[in-house]
Amino acid sequence: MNLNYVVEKELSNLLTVSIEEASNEQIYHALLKYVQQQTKKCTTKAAQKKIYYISSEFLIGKMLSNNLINLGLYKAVNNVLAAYNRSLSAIEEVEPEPSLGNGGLGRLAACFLDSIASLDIPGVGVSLNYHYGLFRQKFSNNLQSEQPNPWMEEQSWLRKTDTCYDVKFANFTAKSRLCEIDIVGYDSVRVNKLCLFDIETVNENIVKDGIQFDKTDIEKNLTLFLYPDDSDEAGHLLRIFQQYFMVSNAVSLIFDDMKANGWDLRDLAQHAVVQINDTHPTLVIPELIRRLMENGIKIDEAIEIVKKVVAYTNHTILAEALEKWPHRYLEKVVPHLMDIIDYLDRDIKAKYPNQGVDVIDDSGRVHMAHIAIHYSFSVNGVAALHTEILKNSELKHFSQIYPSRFNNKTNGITFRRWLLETNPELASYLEGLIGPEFKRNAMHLKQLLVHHTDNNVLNKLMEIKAVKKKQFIDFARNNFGVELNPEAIFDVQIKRIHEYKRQQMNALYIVHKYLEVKAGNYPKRPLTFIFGGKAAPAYIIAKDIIHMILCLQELINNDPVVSKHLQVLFVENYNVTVAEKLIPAADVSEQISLASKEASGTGNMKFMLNGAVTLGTMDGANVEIAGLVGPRNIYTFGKDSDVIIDLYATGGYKSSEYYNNNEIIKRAVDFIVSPEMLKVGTESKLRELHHELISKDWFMTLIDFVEYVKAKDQVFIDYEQRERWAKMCLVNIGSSGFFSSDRTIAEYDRDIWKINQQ
Ligand code: 26Q
Repeated sequence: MNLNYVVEKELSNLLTVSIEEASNEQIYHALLKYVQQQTKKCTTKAAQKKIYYISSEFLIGKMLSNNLINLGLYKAVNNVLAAYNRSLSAIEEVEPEPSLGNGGLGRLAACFLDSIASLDIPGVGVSLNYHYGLFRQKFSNNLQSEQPNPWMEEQSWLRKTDTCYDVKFANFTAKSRLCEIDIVGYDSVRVNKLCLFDIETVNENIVKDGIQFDKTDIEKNLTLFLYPDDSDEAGHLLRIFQQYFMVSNAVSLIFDDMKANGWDLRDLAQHAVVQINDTHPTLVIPELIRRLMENGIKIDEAIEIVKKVVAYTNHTILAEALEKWPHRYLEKVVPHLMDIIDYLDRDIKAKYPNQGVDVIDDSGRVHMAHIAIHYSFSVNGVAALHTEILKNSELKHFSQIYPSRFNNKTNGITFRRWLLETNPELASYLEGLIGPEFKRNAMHLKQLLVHHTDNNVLNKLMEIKAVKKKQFIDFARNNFGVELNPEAIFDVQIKRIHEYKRQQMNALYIVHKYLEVKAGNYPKRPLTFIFGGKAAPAYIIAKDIIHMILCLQELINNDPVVSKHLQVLFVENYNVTVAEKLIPAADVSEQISLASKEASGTGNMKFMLNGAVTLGTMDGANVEIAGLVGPRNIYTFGKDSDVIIDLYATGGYKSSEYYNNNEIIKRAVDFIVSPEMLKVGTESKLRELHHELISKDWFMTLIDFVEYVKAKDQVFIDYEQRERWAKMCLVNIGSSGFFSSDRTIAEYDRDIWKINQQ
């Protein structure tokens, strides 16, 4: 039977009114039910061995389209809706976005779930059911404020189960409840689960005044928020409560699986791999040891078992992001783990005299990364350069002790979401041109490269880009009330706001351009600078950077002359949904982190796949992008990571020297506190940022500024050679297959998990 016909019939059955008359809400809920029914029909083979991917974040984004694609229903649903003059994108607006992550690490976990299921690997994701995801960002007076961001609804992808566990804390025992979200693999090959644990006693009513709540009332707040502010002790303790709650439930889940299959816990490593996404789930190590001991296994044997089960992924070399919990904090939350942690500490001190690898340091802080490295069988970085830096500098002592434990797994993204869903126009054009195989095997995108001199193909790619820009322009008009220029070059930087990512350097370029325009030097073509990203609520400098950009936006967009040449848009509340609309519309992908600091980046891959050209430093996965596309198809600039690492080691960077010795730098930096800016901004904040840049500038904004200006000017000049530019886009798309998370997951399985490869 024709699929369109089936879908139409099923949808009509699920609706109480006709498709024409139904509201978007009604259609959304009917589709939700339909997908759930279809998912139930998928059969999934029983597993001998499973991957338990534990992560404090799963930034899954909206699920409807992704599920329709993976079930093979996307086109049919689109067709049926179109026949009634309805659009899937309008219906999707109804779906709330679960923002259960901060950024890269959480989105990576979500892409991995898709690929694990799509490669038919038995696996579950384990995390917490945060009632409020990452805060909703609001702008007023050119400042960020934070609002709660609810996402749970009566009818949704989330299903409460009857599975409950006890979780032991110092002064009470929490009752957890398992909630599940189905993860359908592409072509319905298998359905895995995302397991989100909640606490029965959680109470949303304790939230008041933005995102404030009583941090000490654990029974009510444990699963309320993703990463509550941890600027004080109560915040730190709550985070430890969350982490232990997550991993204790994970162990219960694993042990339940073992029991249900009648397997002996001594054989755990034959049936389970626990991949921990950064150090946040590290307490799973002492918890597993404790629970094995409860089951009659002696501590040394338990340790040996755990070492064969746990694998650790590192996502950062930033010292401030490496978790070190004071021993006394852990004592307050999980006293029953302390004997084990102390035992591990003695074990390591006896084996290795080097203090740099201690579990507990001189100041009584427990180093979570050190536990994760000593007591796992695999430690991986997330891009080639990052892994080399871990091995050769950051974790050098460890890689000397355990050379074979270290390995690289370059990150990836799921092409189902980031191509098929976000850019159906490009996907279907590619399908017509090179056949459908790339949808299964992304390396087939390479076949696009043979068309690099075909003007029809190049023109078509540019046409699709123009369509996606137009769609974004409509979105921006409806949501932010701005009218973007379709003729302009869209230069986009979207990611968390952090000094090392250097949004401030981009902002200084805009200042530079503004001053040029004021002096009568106009760019060949209008330039639109688009930003998106949230600053952690307690991260003052990041908030100051947002403030600076919002001030520039007000100043530039309201200037009748300058706004003809330059536009600035900082999209409010950047999230996965916004990314999906913005990435396909971008011409230039800004990946300008200070070399060595961005472990990988994954946005860079999404832009490349959608035919944007990278302007970036040789950092993270940019290095691999450059290798794949070749120097003619990427713009790189700035100091290399070894130079930067050296400068940190010697304290050799002085921002004031750059400021005082270069007129262009001085002029741009000083503009932050110019009368024009002070008129639209808050003086204290602008002065704070100005002072920070010239007196400290820990992430070396000024070191690369001059080269950045040069490279970026060149990008805009080259954009005018339309054929050459189109060819760059083509090469980027055609070379992006390597960054499919299917490849990444296949490598995890081949080298670490050994589940389908046994
Ligand atoms: C640390 C200590 C205490 C509390 C919180 C944290 C914390 C929270 C979130 C530390 C790190 C994160 C998130 C990190 C993250 O998103 N890292 C990004 O991971 C991506 C996937 O590997 C990489 O592509 C990015 O380069 C990396 O920045």
